[in-house]
Amino acid sequence: MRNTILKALKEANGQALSGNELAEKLGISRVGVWKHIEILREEGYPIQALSRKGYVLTEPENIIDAEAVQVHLEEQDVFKQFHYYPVLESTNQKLREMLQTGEASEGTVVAALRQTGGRGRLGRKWISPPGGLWFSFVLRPGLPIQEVASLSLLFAITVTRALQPYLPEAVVSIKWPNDVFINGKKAAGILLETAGELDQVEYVICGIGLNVNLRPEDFPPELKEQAVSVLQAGGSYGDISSILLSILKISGDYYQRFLEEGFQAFREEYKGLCHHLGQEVKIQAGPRSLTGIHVDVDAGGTLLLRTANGIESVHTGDVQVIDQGRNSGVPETLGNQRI
Ligand code: BT5
Repeated sequence: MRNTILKALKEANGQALSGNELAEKLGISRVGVWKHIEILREEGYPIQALSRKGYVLTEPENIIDAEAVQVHLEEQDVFKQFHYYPVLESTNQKLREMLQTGEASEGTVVAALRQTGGRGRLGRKWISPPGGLWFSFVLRPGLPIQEVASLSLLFAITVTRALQPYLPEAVVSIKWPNDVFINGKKAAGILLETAGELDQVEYVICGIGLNVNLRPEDFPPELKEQAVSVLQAGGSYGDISSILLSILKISGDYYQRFLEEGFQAFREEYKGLCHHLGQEVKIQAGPRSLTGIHVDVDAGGTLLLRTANGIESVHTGDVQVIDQGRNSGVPETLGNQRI
C-alpha cells in the first residue's frame, strides 16, 4: 500500500495530491491515507502536507520506483529481489546484515535514497545525499579471491556503458581500478567487500555509488573540484530508476560472461575506457611509490607499469596522472583508489 502511495506521489511529479484523491485511488479512508503518509514520513521520505492542497513528494526525480525495478528484475537471471529504503547507514552494511539473517541471497539488490555512513575503501567516506544512486548487490561467484578482485573492474565497465547513452556529449571513462569519471571528474565509485576463504569466497557484496542528480552545493568544499554528477555534466535530471535498471541489465549480462570466460574477455574493452592508458602516472601503494608509463592491464586486472627498472605489476594503489598534455581534461590529481 505504501509503495502505491509513493508511486502515485512520484507520478504527480511535484504536484500535490489531496487526501481524497489518494483515498479514492487506493480504496481506503482518508484517515488510512494519512496514517500511511505519516509512516512514510517517519521512514524518511520527503513528503510535505500542504494545507487545503494535500500531499507532495518534494524530490520525485530522486525517488526510485521500487515496483518498476522489481518487475524488470523478474525478466532477467542474475539480480532477483529489490529492496529500497529512504535512509540507510550504508547499503553494503545493510546487505551484509540481511545475509546474516537470511533476508538476502545471491542476486539481492538494496538501494537507498540517502546514506548516513556511506563507505569508500579503506575507511574513507562516501558522500551520499538524496540525488544519488546508492546501491549494492550480492553475488556468489565461487571463485578464489584473486579472480574476484577483477569484478570491480568489470562493474566499472558496466557503469560506464550504462551512462554513455545518457551523456552523448561527455567523455565517460575509467580510472584504474574502478572509478568512473565524467569529463575528468569522479562520478562513481565501487566498493567490493568479500567474505569466505581465500581459495573460494563465500559471497561478494558490490556497492556502487553514482552521483546522478547532485548539485554543486551537495558536495563538501573539498570535493567540489574533483566530483561531478550526471546532472552537472548533462544539464538535466537523470532518471535514477532507469539508470539503475540499465546498470543491472548490463551488469547481469557481463557477469554471466565473466563467469564463463573471466576478466580476459573484457580486457580490451576496459583498456579502451581507461583514460590514463599510455600516459605517465605516479602510483602510491602504501609506502611504495612508483612512476612510469601505464602500458597495460593484464587478464587479472593488474596494472602494468613501465618504469626505469622494467615492467612492474601493480595490484593496488592511488593513480595520479603526470602527463597533462595527452590527457583529455583529466585533472592532475584524481583522488585515491584502491582495488
Ligand atoms: C569509492 O571509494 O570510490 C567507493 C565508493 C562506493 C560507494 C557505494 S554507495 C553504495 C555502497 N554503500 C556504501 O556504503 N558504499 C557503496 P574510494 O575509492 O575510497 O573513494 C572515496 C573517496 O572519493 C573519498 O575519500 C572522497 O575523496 C571521494 N568521494 C566521496 N564521496 C564522493 C562522491 N559522492 N562523489 C565523488 N567522490 C566522492
